Amino acid sequence: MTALRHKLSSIRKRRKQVGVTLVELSVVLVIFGLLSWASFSAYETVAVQRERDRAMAAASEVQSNIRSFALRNGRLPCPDTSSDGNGLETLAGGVCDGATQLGWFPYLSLGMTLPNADLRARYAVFRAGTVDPLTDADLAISKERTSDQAGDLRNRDVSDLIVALNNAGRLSLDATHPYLTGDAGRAGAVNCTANRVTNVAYWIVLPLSDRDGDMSLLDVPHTKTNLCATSVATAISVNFDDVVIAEPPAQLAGWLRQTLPW
Ligand SMILES: [Ca+2]
Ligand SMILES: [Ca+2]
Ligand SMILES: [Ca+2]
Repeated sequence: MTALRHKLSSIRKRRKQVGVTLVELSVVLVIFGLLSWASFSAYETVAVQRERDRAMAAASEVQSNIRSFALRNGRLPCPDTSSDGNGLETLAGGVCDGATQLGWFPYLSLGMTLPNADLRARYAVFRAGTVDPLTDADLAISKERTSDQAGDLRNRDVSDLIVALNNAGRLSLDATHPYLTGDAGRAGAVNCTANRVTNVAYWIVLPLSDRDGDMSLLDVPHTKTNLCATSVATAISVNFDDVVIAEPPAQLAGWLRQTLPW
């Protein structure tokens, strides 16, 4: 009898042990699952951040090329209006064609390499030309605006671009020229109609991937025909990963003035 009782108790004990082991096992499995989910998310975040950093670096390289082009030529680059971007400024008779403000960034005309589609920038430049050179604000045209004679060192140089930038900065906000909307943060809502923040001398948009699933690498509100871009460094989201760099006229004028030797 005692032996039987002992046997029964040891069977119960073993069952209890098996039970505990199964509970432990399921806890381990849950923890393992959570850990691998967390490490996958972390991996995905790191990969996305790396892409983003690569695009930011490419964008600031474009920006410094725009600035040195401005210093050398007394104007901003003219957009490349070819459909897929051939890398060349669209010029007519050597000057920026018509009143074109929107296209691709003309990489080859600036001596840069044409990048792959995800890092190839859309580009907009502010152009509000007038007959009077003193009020002219066509930033893509090199024009004498400070009454220097032909042959003079300061004829059609960067100081003439600074005048055009100042003229552009004095105009009131106008959606027929390149402008920025908000950033869904401090600059307010991303809404090209209800929230127009500022006109810019230029903006560039690097598309990266198609996050909003509209078959275009650009994400809302960016399209090939929209003069509106989000404010710079708008945070990445589920539906948006475009990288924007832009400068209002006063900011670019300030940078150029600081860089001048006189
Ligand atoms: Ca001049
Ligand atoms: Ca995108
Ligand atoms: Ca898209």
